[in-house]
Amino acid sequence: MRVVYSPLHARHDGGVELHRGALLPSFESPVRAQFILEALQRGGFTIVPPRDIPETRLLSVHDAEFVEFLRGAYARWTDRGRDGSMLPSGFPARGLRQDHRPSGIHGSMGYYTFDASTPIVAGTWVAALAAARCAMTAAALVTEGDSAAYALCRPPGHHAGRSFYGGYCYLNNAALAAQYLRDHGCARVAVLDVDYHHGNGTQEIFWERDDVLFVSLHATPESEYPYFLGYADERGAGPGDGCTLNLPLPLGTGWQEYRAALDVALAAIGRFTPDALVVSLGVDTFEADPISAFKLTVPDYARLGAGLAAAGLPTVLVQEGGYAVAEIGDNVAGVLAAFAERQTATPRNT
Ligand code: OKP
Ligand code: ZN
Repeated sequence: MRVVYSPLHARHDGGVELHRGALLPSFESPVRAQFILEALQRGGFTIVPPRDIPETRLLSVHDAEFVEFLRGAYARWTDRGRDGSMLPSGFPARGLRQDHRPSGIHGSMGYYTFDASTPIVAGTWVAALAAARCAMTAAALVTEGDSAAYALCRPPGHHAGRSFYGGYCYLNNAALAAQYLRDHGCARVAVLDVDYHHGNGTQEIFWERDDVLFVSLHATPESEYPYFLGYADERGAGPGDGCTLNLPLPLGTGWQEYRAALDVALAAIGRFTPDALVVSLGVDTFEADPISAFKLTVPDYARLGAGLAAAGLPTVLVQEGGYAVAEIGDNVAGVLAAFAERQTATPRNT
């Protein structure tokens, strides 16, 4: 399994976030990708750079004015004499207008994001674009015959929707990979999100689609981020009715309960009969994660990798969360090594 990686991720650095009432350096930091890369190099994986995929591909899942906002946001901030990290100051809650995008930078930020955890800094756009290209390059490798590929994306993507950012995410890397597969020979694609947090952005993007199944295992949004989506009664709408499956789990979930939910997810994916699988691979389900409350252990990540391989599908794995940086490399490498060892899918085009 090849690994797609760009050093441009490191340009997204120096942001702060509002965490439980305190302004802290972002948990989502460059050392995460550095430690993953080092573990994969030790594990003997081949590392390749992303292709120079045209920015217009972003419009396959994102709104053009939203992409324009992300591209130009920091310049608008510095034009006003500011530096450092951009965070919003207000949001359009119930009773406020959602049909009007304010022209000013503060109102625009509140319009396009849904939290105060997702700073925009000078290098955010360059890094987010590189991550999106990593995900689409991994998808390209799979459409060209690799049985699996892994995109070492940073910043992550699964909280970003068609026209909103949040949850450390700006562009939805997994959705871009899934759409790339759809546009290059895969009639049906399943997305399985195993990050600790619900992939609300991916769900929103494919909500009314019957060609992309979205299945997510995550901590209950009753107490966990993103709070306002990810409940079991969300099933999709219109043609997509029944093509969203949420499996929220209680705090304290360990491997036994996780495995049972994973089996439910894999059975649903099997019934959908997809041509390919995209995995939103967060390892913030780890017992020592500083912002999460599941209890998976280092050896459980090999079990997860074997379980994902058992789907028997050409697979694009896309990095999402994981904030216990000391173990993040071992946990990701554990998934990928077990996956590569067990995968029995016939490569496409062979
Ligand atoms: C991104 B991904 C900490 C509270 C939660 C946002 C969490 C985003 C997780 N400030 N803040 O799904 O790992
Ligand atoms: Zn997460």
